[in-house]
Formats: sequence, structure tokens, C-alpha cells
Amino acid sequence: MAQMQTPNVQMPPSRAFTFHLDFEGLGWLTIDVPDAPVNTLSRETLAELAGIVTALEEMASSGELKGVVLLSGKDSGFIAGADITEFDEMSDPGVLRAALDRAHGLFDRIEALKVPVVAGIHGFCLGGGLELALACHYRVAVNDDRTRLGFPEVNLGIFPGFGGSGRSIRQAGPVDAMQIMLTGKLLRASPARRMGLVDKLVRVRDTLRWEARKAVLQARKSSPAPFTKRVMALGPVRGYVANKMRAEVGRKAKPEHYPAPYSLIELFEQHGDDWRAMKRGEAERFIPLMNSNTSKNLRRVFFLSEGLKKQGVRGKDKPVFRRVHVIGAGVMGGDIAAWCALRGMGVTLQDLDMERIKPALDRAKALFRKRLRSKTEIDNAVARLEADVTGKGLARADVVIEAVVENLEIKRKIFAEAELKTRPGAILATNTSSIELERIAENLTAPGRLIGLHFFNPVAQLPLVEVIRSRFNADADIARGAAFALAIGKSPVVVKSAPGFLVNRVLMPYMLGAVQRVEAGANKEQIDAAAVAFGMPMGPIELMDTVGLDVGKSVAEELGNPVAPDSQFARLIADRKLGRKTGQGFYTWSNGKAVKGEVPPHPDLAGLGRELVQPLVNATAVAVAEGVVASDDLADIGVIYGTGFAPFLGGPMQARKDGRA
Ligand code: 3H9
Repeated sequence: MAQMQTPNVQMPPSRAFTFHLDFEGLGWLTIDVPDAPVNTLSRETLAELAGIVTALEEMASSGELKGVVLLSGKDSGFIAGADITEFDEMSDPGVLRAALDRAHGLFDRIEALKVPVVAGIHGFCLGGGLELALACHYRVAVNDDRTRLGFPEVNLGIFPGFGGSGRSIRQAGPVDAMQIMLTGKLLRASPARRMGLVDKLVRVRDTLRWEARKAVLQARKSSPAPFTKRVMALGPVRGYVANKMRAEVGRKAKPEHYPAPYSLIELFEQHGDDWRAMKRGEAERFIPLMNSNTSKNLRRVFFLSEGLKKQGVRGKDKPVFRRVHVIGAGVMGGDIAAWCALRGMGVTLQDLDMERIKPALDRAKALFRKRLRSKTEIDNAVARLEADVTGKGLARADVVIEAVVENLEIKRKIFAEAELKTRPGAILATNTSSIELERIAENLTAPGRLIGLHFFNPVAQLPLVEVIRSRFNADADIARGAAFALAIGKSPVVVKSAPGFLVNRVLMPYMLGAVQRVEAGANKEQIDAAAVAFGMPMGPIELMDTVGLDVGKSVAEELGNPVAPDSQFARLIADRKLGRKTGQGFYTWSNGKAVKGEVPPHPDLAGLGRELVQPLVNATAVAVAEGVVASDDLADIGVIYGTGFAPFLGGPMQARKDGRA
């Protein structure tokens, strides 16, 4: 640690920042917001920073200060953005405008400091945190697995509001900067450097200070994006680029549901060739977005999903999961095993013979190649996943997951054996989607050991795991199940053992209602388009084809809605036209896509969509009333994660409260 000087200028008191001036005249400014796991820029923190910047200005003028290095004192990273918990208080446009102006003024003053200011970045550097880093003159980042830079604001229904729209365009050029702002995609250090958001990489955090010191002493200054990049925002090219961006965004989000990306593109279209004008124009467009229902609901979804992370077991009793044993190498079992191995667990995958296990191992390899970066990482993941025909992994496992055919007797047999062979503390879990948990558990010596862990297909893409609670389970059993789901990076929602659990129970009446309409003569393309116009990610008929008509039928039966034998639905199943997997269902499928005809005009497509989702919304309300899930909040986040239900509406219960569904 460098020797410290006492600055002649008095630093104002601060809770979040510490400042040291070293003998070389370097000012080391560290942000470490107290009592918080991550640094965020609250109004208090920004006010403290403003006071510190005043002192820095004086020290720079007197020649006492040669430069500043801004670092984070938290292991979690640099800064995770503006403090989202304060956003509700900013619903008054006047209050928000003043807050934005203050932050802009402050960041401009940092940029105008007469001495070099260098940001040293490790871990998360997001939203307002990246905007602050971009106001520094030079950025050094740790090139390790944990560093992530980006603008996740669109996920909250807004875009960067602390000058980041302009400054990111200045540094990365219009196309790259708009791309990361429009998608919310987070970058690792190396691509961030290639893009121009970061200037220098170091390999480990320990060398960050050294490199930042060098950057200050050499007065390094980041260069703006070269002309070859900036040209994409000049003259008529900009309009063309903006239209392409609109088309790209339009594939995923409609302006009436998610206005933020469209508003950002308009801002770019107006000022994309002048980063200062872009920055100045930000607030006017930002304020209505922050106050939109979309943003309020997306913020709610953010906090609900944060709430899910608090489930499980914390503190000294926090279980450690190292080994998972999966029984059943079909699509679900194989994919669960692959996912657990991807997330670092040692996994044994059991089935009757190698022939049954081999396809799962092949799929796992494809997943590892897609998700992991280096050959070593891929090889390690492959090595972590072991075929296990004899079931030797059972005795060593921390978690046993059964995912065999939906046959009560087979499942009972598996768990009777598992109960004897596993360690007493190991979790026993079934991935059943249709058999009451109590019936599988009732013959066990300790039936409370069995929980449900209901994954969704495709496992690698869907974040939800329903943690199913039977009447035998104690809170601790369920907390451990939730802890395991979190340990493999999934979002657990605790659900009572009841037919269809939560997701299938609410989806089925919606999908079957749509099928009935089609059978009664409605146009399937129009039905699907209506659901999408309402805000669903996919229409119900296309979804039925994707899930598989045979699967849909068995879930429908389980929920007491047998498919009429003379229906088109039953005929398709009889003809083995099971949907996407057979190339034909309600739709013909080609290259994994439903071949769709023209959508006949309808005077109120979104209104029709609202009618279509009504059974889903009603079923969710009944599920809450019957205690299948503990609260409206859990129902909302469960249904959003499990069905893709319109996040901008905040979930079915919220939409119902707001009179929007
Ligand atoms: C922004 O910057 C807008 C500006 O342009 C303009 C504004 C006017 N605020 O998730 P974790 C809390 S918008 C408040 O468990 P992880 C989180 O709720 C912001 N709180 O850790 C949790 O609290 P608790 C753009 C925040 O390692 C705790 O920190 N930034 C914020 O799994 C630990 O979090 C974002 O959208 C925040 N910004 O994941 C990033 N961030 O312990 C949002 C975190 O009470 N944050 N908390 O439950 C994230 O995505 C994740 O938290 C992160 C870490 C990836 C950083």
C-alpha cells in the first residue's frame, strides 16, 4: 500500500466513499456502500460523490492532486447501477428531472476534472455504474470470469439516464452502443474492450491498482470510436440504421408493451451523430418511461425475482451440493443431468443401458459447447457427467432426481431403493408432472424426504423450477430443495402438491380454450396472433404444438379435462400428428418453425388476446385462493417464468388488479 498524504483540502464526510491521497499525489477513491451486498448509486451516494468532486476540483486546481483512481471496495464488483429501490419515489417528473440533472452535472464535472480520472473495474459494472465509468477518462478492467459490463436498463423498461446513451456511443460507436443498450446484454471484459468501452485489461484484481496508477501517471485518455464506426450515424445512413434497429427490436417486443427501446431509437435518430446532443436529449424521453406502467411492472418483476433468491437455506446450515444422481435418461432426465453438470456439479446419469444414456450425453456435449467458452471448460463438464447403468452414484449423491416415465409403481420402487442406499441427508426428488407426491412418498420410511423438483422443457432455457411440497414435508425439506434449485442457477417457486401444480394448471385452461375455439371454426393464426398482441411470447395453438399434443392431452386429462374422442385434437393425436416433434400438429412444421398462413383482419386483436388469456388469469387466482402458491407475488413470478406471461403487465394477478387482464 502506498504511503498516504493528508490532503490540504478537507474531504466531506461520506458513508459510501473513502479517499486517500498518496505520496505521488494520486487520489484513491473507493466506493463501498455500507450494509449492502452490491454498490448502487442512490441519491445519498451521488450527493456524497458531488461533495467529494468539489474537493477534488480544488485539489486539482492547487496542483496537489495528480489524478484519481475510482475503485470498488466490494468483492461483488464495481457498481450495479442506480438504486432501483428509489425509483418509485421518483414518480414525480419534477423530482426525477432534478435528480437526472444533478447526476448529469456531476458526471460532467468528473469528466471535466483537470487531472486524469481512471476507473478500475472488477465484477459487475452495470447501468449507472457503467455510466459513471464512462465519465472517467480511462477504464481498466479485470479480464476474469466475473467481470460484466452493460446496460440492463431495458429490462426495467427504461434506458440509460445518467448520460450513458451519449457516452457509450462516443466510446463504442453507434451500432455497438445501441446494440448493448437495446438488448441489455452484459459483456465480459474482453468484448467490452474490443468494443471500446474499456481501454485496458488486467488478468487479476490484485494488479488493477497498479495498472490504474500507471494510467494516471501517464495521463492516458481513452480514444473515442473511430470514424469507421461513427459513420453509421451520419447523414441518411442513420435513418437506415435506425429502421434496421426498429425491425430487430420489433421481432421481440412491441412498442405498446415495451416503449423504452423504441424511444431510445428515436433519440438516436434525432441525435445519433452528436453524443452531447444525445446526452442532453436523454432526460426528456427518460422521464415518461420511468413513470410508465411497463417500467413499474418490470421493476416489480425484478424485485420478485430477487425475492426468489432469498429462499433456501442461508448461514452456517447452508447445504453444499456437489453430486447429483439423475435416474432416467430421457429428454427431461438427460437435460436436467446436463444442466447440473454445466453448473459445476458432479453428475451420474442412470438408466437401464448405455443405449438409453448415450443420446443424453450427446445432447449434453452440444449444450456444453454452446454455453462454455474454452475447450478445458467443455472437457471438464463432459468429465463431470458420468453414465451410470448400475446406479453406483446413488450412495454418494447429495441430491437424487428421478425423471422416469409417469408410472407410480416404478417411481415407488425407485425411491424405496434410493431411501435405503442414499446418505440420510441427501435430497430425494421427483420430476413428476402429474402424479401426486404423497402417493409416491407414502410407503417410504421417511416420506418427508421426498420433494418434487419440477423442471420445464427445454431445461437449459426455462429458469423456473417448481419445488413441490407434499403434506409430509417440513419447511426445512422445502428450503433445501429451493437451495438446490438456486445452486444450479434456477428460480425456485414453492408449490403445493396439487394436480398440474401451478404452471400446467394455469396453462391448460388457456390452451384448451384456444383449441376449442379453433375446433369451432376460429382461425388458428388469428388466435395465436391475438395472444401475442396481448403480450404472450407465443400463441396457445403454437404452444400446444410445441409442447406436443400427446403431452397436452395427458396433462388435460390429469386436470379433469378429457379430450373429446371426436375432436380434431383427438384425431391429430390418433394420426400421430403430435406437433413440432413430428413435423405436423395443428400447424405444419418446417425447420423448427410453424408454417403460418395470413392472419385474417380483426378489429381488436389485443382485446381478443385478453379474452383468450382470461382462463389463465382466473386459474391463477384460484390457485392462490387454494393455497397452491403462497401469495399473489409468487404466483405472478411463477407464471411469468413458467409461461412467459407478459412481464410488462407484472404477472396475471397484477394485471387483474390493474384491470388489464
Ligand atoms: C440504472 O442504473 C438507471 C440509470 O441509467 C439511470 C437512473 C435514473 N438497485 O441479485 P443479487 C440488490 S438502472 C437496488 O442477490 P447477484 C438486490 O436487490 C439499474 N438494489 O446479487 C439484492 O438485494 P437483497 C441498472 C440492487 O450477485 C442485492 O443487491 N442495473 C441493485 O445474484 C444483491 O443482489 C441493474 O438493472 C440496484 N441496481 O446479482 C442491475 N442491484 O440482498 C440489477 C442489486 O436485499 N442488479 N441490488 O435481496 C442485478 O442484476 C443483480 O443484482 C446483479 C448481482 C447482477 C448486479
